[in-house]
Amino acid sequence: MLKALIFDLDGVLTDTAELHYLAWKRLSDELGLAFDRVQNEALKGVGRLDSFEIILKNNGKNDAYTQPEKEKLATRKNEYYKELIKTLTKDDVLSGITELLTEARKMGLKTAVASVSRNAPEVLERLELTKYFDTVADAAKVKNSKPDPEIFLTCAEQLGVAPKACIGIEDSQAGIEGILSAGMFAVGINVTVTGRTPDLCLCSTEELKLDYLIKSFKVKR
Ligand code: B16
Ligand code: MG
Repeated sequence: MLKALIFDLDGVLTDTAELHYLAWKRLSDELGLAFDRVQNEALKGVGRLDSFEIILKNNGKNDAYTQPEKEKLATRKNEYYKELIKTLTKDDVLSGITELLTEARKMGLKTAVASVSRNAPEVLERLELTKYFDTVADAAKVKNSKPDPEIFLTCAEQLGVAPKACIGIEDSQAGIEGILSAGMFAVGINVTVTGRTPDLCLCSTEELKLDYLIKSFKVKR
């Protein structure tokens, strides 16, 4: 029986990918590194330092900075990102999300956020979504980034629900792999599938209707 919905943040609850892009672009320009929106796609669901490593690797510059320098530069990117998220309001919640959360809670389903972003609590506050969630995984405490299932399993544990009774909702391939490895039912939102396929593929959050999710979950389980 379905007991919980576990949501990714960026790309599912709101579209902060563009803001991450603008912050990385500003840092890359300052450092003379090439970075564009296509490269940004590969950073979805990937943690801050790992994202910087990918940008450096794409530029053949993995060894150009020491670890403390890399950490300092990634922090600079985060300062740029934090400036940008100040503009977020509840109007930036993606279509269908507030309705889905309202209905899920009415039905007694548990809800959690599984985001690797350390800014997730602030983003949720700005979107006025905090009240809809029973728990938010603390990205700082999660050792293994997506595609590892750790963040999804942490959410299930915090909710006191078995992974097989959870639906995980994600927009990145890394996230889908994490949900499937956690033994959960995976819903993909506009995922460019390059690995394992989600149990249910949707084109946008507008298609996230609770009765349809429950029906699809039952067929698969
Ligand atoms: P921060 P998600 C991820 O969020 C983003 O998709 C990814 O682009 C970002 O690098 C990562 O959070 C870390 O974010 O620098 O704010 O800690 O998709 O897991 O909600
Ligand atoms: Mg995402």
